Amino acid sequence: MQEIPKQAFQFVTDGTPVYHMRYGSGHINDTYFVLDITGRAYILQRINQNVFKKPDELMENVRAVTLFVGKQVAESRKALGLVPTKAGDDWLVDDSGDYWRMYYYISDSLCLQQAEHPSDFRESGVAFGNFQRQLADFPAETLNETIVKFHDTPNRYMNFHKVLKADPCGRAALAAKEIEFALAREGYAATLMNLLEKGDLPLRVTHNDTKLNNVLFDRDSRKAVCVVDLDTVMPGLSVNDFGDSIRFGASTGAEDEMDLSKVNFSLPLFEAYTDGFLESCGKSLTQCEIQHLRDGAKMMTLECGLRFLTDFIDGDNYFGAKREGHNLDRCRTQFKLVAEMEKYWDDMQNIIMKEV
Ligand code: ADP
Ligand code: GN1
Ligand code: MG
Repeated sequence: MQEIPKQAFQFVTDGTPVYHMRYGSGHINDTYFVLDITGRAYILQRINQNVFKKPDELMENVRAVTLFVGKQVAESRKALGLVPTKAGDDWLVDDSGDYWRMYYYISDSLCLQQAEHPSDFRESGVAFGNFQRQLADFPAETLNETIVKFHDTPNRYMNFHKVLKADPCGRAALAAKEIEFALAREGYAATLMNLLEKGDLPLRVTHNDTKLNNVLFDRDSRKAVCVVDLDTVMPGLSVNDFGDSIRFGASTGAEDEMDLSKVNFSLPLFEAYTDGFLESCGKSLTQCEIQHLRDGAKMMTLECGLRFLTDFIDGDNYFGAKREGHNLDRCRTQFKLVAEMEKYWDDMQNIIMKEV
């Protein structure tokens, strides 16, 4: 077994760390589960500095948001809590310049890669809706923009064009159909950004990575306990937070499923999430936000597919790939979902209107 990362010993754990393992299936950070001699568990993470160029600013956001949410919850496991370092800081910069942070492990929790029942997905809607509500009074302007233009879809298209033109690995020819699909929807890409610019959609504190596997569930009750992965919390659009959840969770298949016949956009799952989300934060949304929730779903799915496609053509530098064509497989699932959303466009709106 590999040795426990020495950085684990720099945090104020209850006892000496005695066990660790790689943990979770996130694409971005290195995550470890750490156990100390008293049996208390922690999550230790090395921040991916290829993705997050300003880790201090990121950690300032995380500190501010965890403190703000932490004050509002009755039980400590209902909010992420940072473990201080022995030097009294909230994060650690090691000798090689790597950034590390430790969270108290949310005990008796479960992380789902896919909803096993529509009620799981509904619960995640309640969790992200609550998260939005808990942060409604947080001064959004004090948050740092951890990844600039993160959900600026037209900007994602600009990057796509740059990479496509360079085609550094000669892979564009392998993705001709997907490239055509993306180009055919370029005109749609600015829909939400235009509404933001006009002031029709408000800027809010958003999570920006509202996947099902960023919610922890109680192992026994299967009720949502806590939202995790706060790296991308920044000002953004509520419809995108809604949409990113739908992108990941309202699919009948995994994000990287190779057999596309297993990947469908599920209206019952869409309905379940919409029900939970609107129950917990619907009253605080504007008419314009409600009208464009379905656009959030399509936009986030299109944008994510485009990001996977761009990364595939670029040589898998961002998301990484565990097999040949992994990012192209991921892109294909997203584009299939987009096509199905277009087919069910009116049904999606009818469901939303029924839930408000
Ligand atoms: P990434 O950015 O790589 O997705 P996350 O912060 O989402 O990293 O963490 C990866 C996984 O680790 C999560 O999906 C979740 O299962 C688990 N995890 C993260 N924080 C905690 C925590 N405090 N308690 C329990 N599990 C956690
Ligand atoms: C990344 O870190 P993780 O796996 O939760 C990505 C999201 C994508 C997602 C696709 C910072 O999220 O934007 O939607 O992969 N996070 C970042 O699965 O780029
Ligand atoms: Mg995650």
